[in-house]
Amino acid sequence: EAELYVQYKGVFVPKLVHTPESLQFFEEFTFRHDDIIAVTYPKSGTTWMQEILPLIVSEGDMTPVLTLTNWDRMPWLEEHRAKELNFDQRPPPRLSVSHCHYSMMPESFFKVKPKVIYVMRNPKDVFTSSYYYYDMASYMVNPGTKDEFLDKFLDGKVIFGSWFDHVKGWLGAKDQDRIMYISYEEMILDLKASISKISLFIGKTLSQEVIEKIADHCMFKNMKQNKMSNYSLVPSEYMDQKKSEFLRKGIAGDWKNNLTEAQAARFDSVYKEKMKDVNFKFMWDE
Ligand code: PPS
Repeated sequence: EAELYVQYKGVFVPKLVHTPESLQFFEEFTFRHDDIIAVTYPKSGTTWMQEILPLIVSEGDMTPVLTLTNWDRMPWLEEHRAKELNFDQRPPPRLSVSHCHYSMMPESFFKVKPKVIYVMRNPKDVFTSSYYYYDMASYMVNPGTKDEFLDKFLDGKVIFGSWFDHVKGWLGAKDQDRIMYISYEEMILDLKASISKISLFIGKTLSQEVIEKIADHCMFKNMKQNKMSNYSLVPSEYMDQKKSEFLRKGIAGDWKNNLTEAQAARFDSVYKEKMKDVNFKFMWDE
């Protein structure tokens, strides 16, 4: 861990993309009230949001998603690329993403109250997606066996710490009128309705035709073809997409193909304990 990760506010982050300077930049970042930030625990729907949101803002004009990589069009504020983008000069609404916990947000966030879209995903699928990602990315610690990785995941000894703490922190956030909660599963079930809901939240009125156009482009099989979003521009020394593609499967419930009954039962019992005080109806609990 020590070789590839650095500790930031109590969680591991990969050194390759988080430099001391980038973390300092994040720390001192000045938000604007009209900023829109999609926050996710890793592997919960970040790349999907980096496709959907720019298209809502552009009202279906494909230029942003065909000319800019996802990490430039909607950068992670805590990563080193953000610093180089002249983000300050972007017209409103400025779009960004972050994997940070609520408690890790910089001071300005709590003063300025930008809009947040918090995307959640069934943690067993987050685990599964993470497992393949940790295996294919050279800047991540090798996951080992599923059992070994399960220990780490349930213990929060993975990048950005505990899934449970991340979700609980953001669900307990103040200024609830500035946060929209959405799940990966909801987007899988009805992408058009999800796009409408997001548009409403950010104050954009889109025609049915535009919503359909965006939904069509953002379907897994279509998005996978977009080289600005499928990570094919990342050199194979960093991501070995022959091992596992970044846009890997794009479904809900793939944990069923990846966890044994015993592993799933163990996951469920930890989940039940850690989430017992959480009063939120998750789609995957049904
Ligand atoms: S990261 O590393 O945090 O940015 O990863 P993130 O983008 O949050 O999560 C990656 C998973 O999201 C899936 N994905 C999609 N699913 C459905 N539809 C679309 N359009 C889509 N785009 C990305 C991606 O395939 C990863 O999930 P898995 O289960 O591994 O396929």
